[in-house]
Amino acid sequence: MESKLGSSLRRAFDKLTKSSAISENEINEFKKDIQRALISSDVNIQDVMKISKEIENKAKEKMASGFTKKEHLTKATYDILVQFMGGDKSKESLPQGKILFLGLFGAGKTTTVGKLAKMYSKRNIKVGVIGADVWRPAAYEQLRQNVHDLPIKFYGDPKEKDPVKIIEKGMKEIGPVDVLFVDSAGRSGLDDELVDEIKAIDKALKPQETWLVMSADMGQSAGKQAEAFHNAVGVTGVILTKTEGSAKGGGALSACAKTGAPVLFIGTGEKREDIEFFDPMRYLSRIMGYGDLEGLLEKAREVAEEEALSPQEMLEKEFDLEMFYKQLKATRKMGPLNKVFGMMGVGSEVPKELLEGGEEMLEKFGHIMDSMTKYERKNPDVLTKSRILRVAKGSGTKEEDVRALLKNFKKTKQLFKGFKSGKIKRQLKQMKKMGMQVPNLDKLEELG
Ligand SMILES: Nc1nc2c(ncn2[C@@H]2O[C@H](COP(=O)(O)OP(=O)(O)O)[C@@H](O)[C@H]2O)c(=O)[nH]1
Ligand SMILES: [Mg+2]
Repeated sequence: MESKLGSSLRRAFDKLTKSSAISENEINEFKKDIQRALISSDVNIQDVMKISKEIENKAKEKMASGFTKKEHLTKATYDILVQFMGGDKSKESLPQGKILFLGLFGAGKTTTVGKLAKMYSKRNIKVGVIGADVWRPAAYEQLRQNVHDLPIKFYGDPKEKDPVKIIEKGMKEIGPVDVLFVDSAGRSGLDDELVDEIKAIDKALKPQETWLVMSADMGQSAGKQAEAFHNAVGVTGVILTKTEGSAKGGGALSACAKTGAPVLFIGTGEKREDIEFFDPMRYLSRIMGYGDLEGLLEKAREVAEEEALSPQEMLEKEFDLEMFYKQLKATRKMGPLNKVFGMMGVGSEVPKELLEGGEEMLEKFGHIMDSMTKYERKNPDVLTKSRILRVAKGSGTKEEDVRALLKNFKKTKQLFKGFKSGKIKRQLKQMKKMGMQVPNLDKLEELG
């Protein structure tokens, strides 16, 4: 869905990334850019204001340590937009049970049923399909064509005019399946007749899921439509079709925000393969044009997980092997070690092997560390030849590997000692000036 929404959001983020300083002015400008992007893509004005307010609040919030203001704002805005688009959908699940498809004429219901029947059956899920569109003369034939070559069960009756009868008979004929897709009839608008019809179908079928199929070019009227369908039978998911064109998509997204139903899939063409899971996170990171964003998110997660990385702890605790390992793990996740150490102002002094050793080395170190006793990790000095051999054997590594680890550890420990005396204090004062979270400087005085 490389849509208008996508490109205008991207411009807003690009501009933020390029600005050198982030003051009140830049934040305001950024907020306005996001607003414009959303409005011009048909996102409902209330939603735009809500998103905007949230960005404003987040901008005022205290930042997590290790983040620049720019990163903080980018990440916060991203989170807000993902939430608006339906949250984290990165687990690609294929809901099962009875699933009813609703939508107006030409929305893409019949096409989508064919696409999903193929997608599901390819994953060895037992699929049944019922054609309950009694309005269009050719509806039965169109659906049959869409699924006839798939290993699924299909039921329809072009002569029957009552969709409820078709569904009741179809459920019997098809028998037990993992998922049962029911294609229904649309209208040119959601009138009373259609509401009555879908209510009757809903009662007879008792679907676990009711999916509204909407074209991405719906614009502002999407919200009203979604609400009306939702009020009639309750919508649990939305499928956006025709997203491959210049569709704005914002109207449909607003519609989803209104029903609380997430966008599950997006149609990207007329062919049966042209369907994708909709993952707001992936979608947004794509349109925002950030390989960087992925990194930023990763960093946010890791920073939250690896509390052991807090500078406070680094300074207060004895630097032992356990801390060494945690440090290595955490810094590696934050990016190339040399960059991280570079930020701390000690780049060139860090052992080369450490900087260049990849995931493999880290993993090896992990195994070695696991084979040590807690006492040994806290007091690496006790690791003499016999203990080293035992650890090597236990971890399936060589004596040299254990010695390499110890050597690296000692070098790094030396480095941290240097830090504590003077250099790091200057560094931290600098960081504090830049508005970053730093450990208590008085404590540092004590540490000497
Ligand atoms: N380009 C494009 N066309 C689509 C997509 N989904 C459906 N269509 C087309 O939209 C038209 C109406 O689709 P149909 O499934 O018959 O809609 P229904 O009336 O809701 O059942 C057909 O020409 C489809 O080929 C899509 O994701 N992309
Ligand atoms: Mg149809």
